[in-house]
Amino acid sequence: NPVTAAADKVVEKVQDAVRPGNEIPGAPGSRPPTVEEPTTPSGPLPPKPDQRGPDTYGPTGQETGVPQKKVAQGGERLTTAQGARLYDTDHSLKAGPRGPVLLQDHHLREKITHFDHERIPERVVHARGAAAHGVFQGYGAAEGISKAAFLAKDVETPVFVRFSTVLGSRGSADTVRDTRGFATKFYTTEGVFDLVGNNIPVFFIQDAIKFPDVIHAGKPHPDREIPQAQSAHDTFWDFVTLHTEATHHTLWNMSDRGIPRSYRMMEGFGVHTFRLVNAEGATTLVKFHWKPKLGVHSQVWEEAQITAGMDPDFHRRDLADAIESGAHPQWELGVQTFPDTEDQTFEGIDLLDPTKIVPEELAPVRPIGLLTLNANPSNYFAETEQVAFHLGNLVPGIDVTNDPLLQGRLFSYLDTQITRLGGPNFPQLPVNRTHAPVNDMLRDGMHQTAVHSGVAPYRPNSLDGGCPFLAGADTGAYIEVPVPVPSAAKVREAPVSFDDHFSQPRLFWLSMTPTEREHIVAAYTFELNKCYETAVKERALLVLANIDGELCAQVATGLGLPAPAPTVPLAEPQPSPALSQLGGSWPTDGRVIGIVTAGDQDLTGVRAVRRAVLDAGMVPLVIAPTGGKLDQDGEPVTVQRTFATARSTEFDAVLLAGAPAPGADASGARDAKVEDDTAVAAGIDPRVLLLITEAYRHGKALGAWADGADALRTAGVAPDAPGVVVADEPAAALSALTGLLARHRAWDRFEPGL
Ligand code: HDE
Repeated sequence: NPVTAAADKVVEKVQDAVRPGNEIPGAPGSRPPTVEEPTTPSGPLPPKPDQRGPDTYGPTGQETGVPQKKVAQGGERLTTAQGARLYDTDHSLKAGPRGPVLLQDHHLREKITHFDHERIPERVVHARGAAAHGVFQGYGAAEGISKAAFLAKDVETPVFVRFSTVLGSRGSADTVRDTRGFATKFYTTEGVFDLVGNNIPVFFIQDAIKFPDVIHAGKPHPDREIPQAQSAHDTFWDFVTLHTEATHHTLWNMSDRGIPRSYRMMEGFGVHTFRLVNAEGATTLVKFHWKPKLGVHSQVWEEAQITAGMDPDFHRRDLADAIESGAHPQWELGVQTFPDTEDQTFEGIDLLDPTKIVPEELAPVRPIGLLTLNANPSNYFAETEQVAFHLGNLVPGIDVTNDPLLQGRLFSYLDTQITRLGGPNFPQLPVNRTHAPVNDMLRDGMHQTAVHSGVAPYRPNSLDGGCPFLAGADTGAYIEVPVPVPSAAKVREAPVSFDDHFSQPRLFWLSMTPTEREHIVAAYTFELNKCYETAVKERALLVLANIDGELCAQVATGLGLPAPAPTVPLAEPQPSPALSQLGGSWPTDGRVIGIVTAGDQDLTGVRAVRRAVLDAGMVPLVIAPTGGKLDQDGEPVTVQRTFATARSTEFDAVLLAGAPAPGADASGARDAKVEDDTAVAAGIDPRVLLLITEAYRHGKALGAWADGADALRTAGVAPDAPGVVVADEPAAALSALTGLLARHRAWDRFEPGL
């Protein structure tokens, strides 16, 4: 009987698969050796920690004490989504081994159907991102101006922070020139507070109604869908030169702020003016700032472009690696405060205009708390992709203002999640769940995971005894500040002060150091030379002329076009040194030092330098001709990058190992210094020379000990050039190199020209 024969074959196959010793260890699908015959019930099902409900996990794995998961599956047996155990997941159910696949194969359909629906729409903007869990600790310094509980002294609040680029798709490169998102979800005891900011304090538009315009212009062209994640194309420049309120933000994008070195080294800004309210009901206008403990640092443009190809995940990797290695990035939250006057201006600056900043010299940033990112997400999709920020997520003590950009955002974020996350129940997703008790009357809808009980989800009711009751000011209610609304006619207009589009770009330009100005000129020249339309370039020069004549003239030269005269009188604002990111010394935590060795050099020195780099909280990466281990004396050193896989963009500084001092007893070591330059040049791998020249061009610190300096010379780098150290001993070389690194880049290398 063919049916019984086939059934016998299935049984045989199952038995075969589980027969001890009949599996290839470690192969996909291989069973643990102790596996039992799955058709024999063997007691209750094992617990499935990976399938617990969201409550047990909590959005911050740490918080609930659940360790971050390292295995994909918790149970012993593979099952269907309904829990039926499977004996085969590699073959469809067929009419005979060569026959057609049967429609009745539920496992096949379930597996493929689920796969078919694994993607959700990416964010319409900020699609590319990376995130981390952390904690925010209030300093108590804001208590006089805000009653928000999480700002009180020593209160610790779990947070989830997502960084992003704006224009690129989900798979685009990290290091493109763009604004970066900096969105923070505070899981406070009073509800979720979302601070959805950027790394640039101003925005392209003053009114939310222009958002689709600016984004359509910045996104790839709709016909060919290119270029990806770039502003260097005609439609972007067409828009921002016609719509001159975009001038300030565009200038920031063309500055070094558009190409950050790391998410850990960016400032964050709430952009809009918010209104804080204290326990007595007194209000203060504020602008929020995040100040990174590591300082604000950038890549240089060529470096950013190479990185985009060599390691498109550069920022994502940098953040995750730093957190995993214990170099937990920190930012102070600060506020600039302004009196809540009727005209909503400060020193003549309109606080409702999101294209304007208030210089820190006029209103200092007062620190009010500390953010520490200390845990990586355990699942990208569940957390980083599904997190849903919304400006309307406010807590008592923080309120909004009439900034027309902010007002439109209050609508957009809730709306976008409904498409992106497939319905109105996204607040129930683990990463979005508030840590405050929820007692709402929202019911049903797609993906409802709560099993609500009772019959009276409405108010007023008598069937639930009238419950739940409403809160008041004394019981923690969120009460909007009753700001009077001036009586006015309905108009589609902006205030007159919104017409000033150039005075603050000029303030920014005048506040830059010569090095930063050179970078800005180069960025405009690059981007505009990528445009095809001469009219767009000419219009861009008109805009630049209204910022600064020198800026305009230099870009015009690069474009091969005449520099026009300004069309508005140029303001003479007081420069704001706080806007410059150069100068000063910063912690070097998590910085990456490449240690290059030809393999036959001073391994004792390499080992010592590696240890010292680690002890200093930085990351040493040993680079050698081939992978594996270097072993001259029984204490092997692991090679982390080969000459083929190492590219300068990965390192903040490069250190070249030398040969041991003459007479040192290391097998295979060069025992005499090579005198002849040609011989040296011939002996140095061209990839090492590329590493050196690129690092040099990008302003990075370079160091060498002993005859490691030969490689520098061969690459054409003078040992006494700015930002280059040569020492006899490894320890001295490293110490000088670290000093250089603290200043981020050796900008003096390029003075006075480009
Ligand atoms: Fe956003 N923005 N935005 N934006 N935005 C979104 O919300 C929007 C604006 C910002 O990591 C979207 O969930 C409008 C300013 C960040 O998940 C969307 C306007 C600032 C993120 C949206 C603005 C931001 C977003 C897309 C003009 C800095 C990423 C997906 C009124 C203060 C958050 C989503 C994350 C994301 C709308 C302007 C920051 C479509 C309509 C100004 C950091 O709702």
